[in-house]
Amino acid sequence: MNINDGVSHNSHNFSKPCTNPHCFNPNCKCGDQCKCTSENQCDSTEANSHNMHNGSKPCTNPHCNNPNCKCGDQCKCTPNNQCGCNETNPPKINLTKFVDELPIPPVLKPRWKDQFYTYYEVNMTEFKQSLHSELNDTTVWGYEGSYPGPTIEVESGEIVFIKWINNLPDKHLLPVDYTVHGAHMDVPEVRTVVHVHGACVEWESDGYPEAWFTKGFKQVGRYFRKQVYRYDNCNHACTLWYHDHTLGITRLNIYAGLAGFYLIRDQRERYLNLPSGTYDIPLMLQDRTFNKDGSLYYPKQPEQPIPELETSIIPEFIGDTILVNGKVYPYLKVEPRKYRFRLLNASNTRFFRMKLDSGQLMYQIATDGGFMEYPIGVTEIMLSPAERAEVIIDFTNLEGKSIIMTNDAPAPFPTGDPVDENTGTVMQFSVTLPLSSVDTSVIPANMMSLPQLNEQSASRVRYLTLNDNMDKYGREFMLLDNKQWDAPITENPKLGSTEIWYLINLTDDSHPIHIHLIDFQILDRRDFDVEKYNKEGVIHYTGPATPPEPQERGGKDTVRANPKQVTRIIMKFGPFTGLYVWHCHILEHEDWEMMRPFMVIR
Ligand SMILES: [Cu+2]
Repeated sequence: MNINDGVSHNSHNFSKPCTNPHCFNPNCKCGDQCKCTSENQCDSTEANSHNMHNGSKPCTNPHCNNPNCKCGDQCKCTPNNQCGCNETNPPKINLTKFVDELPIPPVLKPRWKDQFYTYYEVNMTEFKQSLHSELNDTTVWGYEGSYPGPTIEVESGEIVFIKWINNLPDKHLLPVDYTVHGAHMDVPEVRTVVHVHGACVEWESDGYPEAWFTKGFKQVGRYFRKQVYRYDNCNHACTLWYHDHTLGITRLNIYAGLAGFYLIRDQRERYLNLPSGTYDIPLMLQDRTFNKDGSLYYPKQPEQPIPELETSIIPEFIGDTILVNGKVYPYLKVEPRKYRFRLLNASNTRFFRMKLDSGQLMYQIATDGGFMEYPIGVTEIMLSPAERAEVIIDFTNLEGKSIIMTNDAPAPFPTGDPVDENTGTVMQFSVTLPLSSVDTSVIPANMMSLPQLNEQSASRVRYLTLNDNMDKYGREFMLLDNKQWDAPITENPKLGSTEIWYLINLTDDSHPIHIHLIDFQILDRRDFDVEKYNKEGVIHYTGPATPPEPQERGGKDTVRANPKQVTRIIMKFGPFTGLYVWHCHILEHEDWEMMRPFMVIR
């Protein structure tokens, strides 16, 4: 969705000339619904303080429609992104790239481990951390005093208990919108619940959005069942991650820092002889925007502010700075040898499409759900929020070289703004360490067989739309199957049954759709006639079905459902019954009704 159309903070769908004397926008089409005041103009949006308001010369930009613009030749207006705003964006901060070393989160030590089970305790607290050496320390939230949280490493099949403990302040670090589901005034402002993304886990330990709890478990949500979660870890070796999942404030809790890696290892992985130990490195990619004082910036209002609300959720958050493992544009010193990297997109909205500026291949070995059948050499990796890919990068014979990982995914994806000189950069690999021993690790010829789920085995097909909608404040928001979070459960697959879901995307955005509990396989994507669907409710395909991209051929728990396409996925539900969720992993969408419960039944 392009929220920069700059016409109206009302609702975008009016077509009558404006009758509001306080509106200065000659293009306003809001009729008698225009809500402009002399201080709050509808052609003026937050983004457009892209000029920082500090110019004093008449504007020379022909694309600028703001008669009061004083940006001289510095005005950055485009036809779609107009300046003249009322909420001040923080001034753009240019932080020097590659001056801070990539942090690698510590591996969490269990409180107890014997042959039967392992027990961890994880405290959530607020603290200050340096995210870049030119920036004052930033107040963040983290697990065990670390952002990202410490990495939890377990063995496939290991029984693990974790007590997640909320020791956060009573006041939220970021602006809460009390109008979105689950975040009304009747609940405490600071609530948490932890979900291990991709975990095969009983529902009571899955981090249901209404199973939240406060400090000392003083107050809990209506689906809270236990203080100590149990993880059976029935997955093969894979890269999972844990993060907050509280109804209505997930976007804020994760943005504040509540995310970490959860790695499952197994015997097969060890037999593969991949780069391991210090050569096996998780990379959590995120975008943030900072205030001058180093604090995290998260908008209180969308670009078209909602005058009735002190704080309103925004359609998407796009940060202007990229961080890896909680550090802005870090560098990593590497040896001239092979490394295994576990890439995770943990941003709120931003997609990443990564390349190496050396032009060299990355060898992808795993998807969300673990190993692929065989490695594939790729020049770019695309990850929407919550997706993971594991790659081997070979720095052999590159002594002395510096290799930059770049990003060129527009934000929001696919029709948003292009990246700039900052957001187009992710991190740098500097091949400056001496080879400490001969590299005997390999890029295996094949990893494991992945039987394709057979379409004929599906006992149920579901047609599920991704929709645009409008709330009572005139804010555009997204739905799944045209239903809100609180509507009765409609997806109730039987334990052990196989289903095919048609994700029918009627919106202009690409949505990363995540289903809890299970891994699925992508069958295909296919263009269809959205207009005809809206009118007649039938899918009329306008192109051939395209198979998943090579880099998506493996177990997946998050899939990009592209605009104006039907994306088909197939999955078998189990091994647990109970209440789970499926949702868009753009966190602003998830928090604002693009999430639905589902129930696995006997
Ligand atoms: Cu979405």
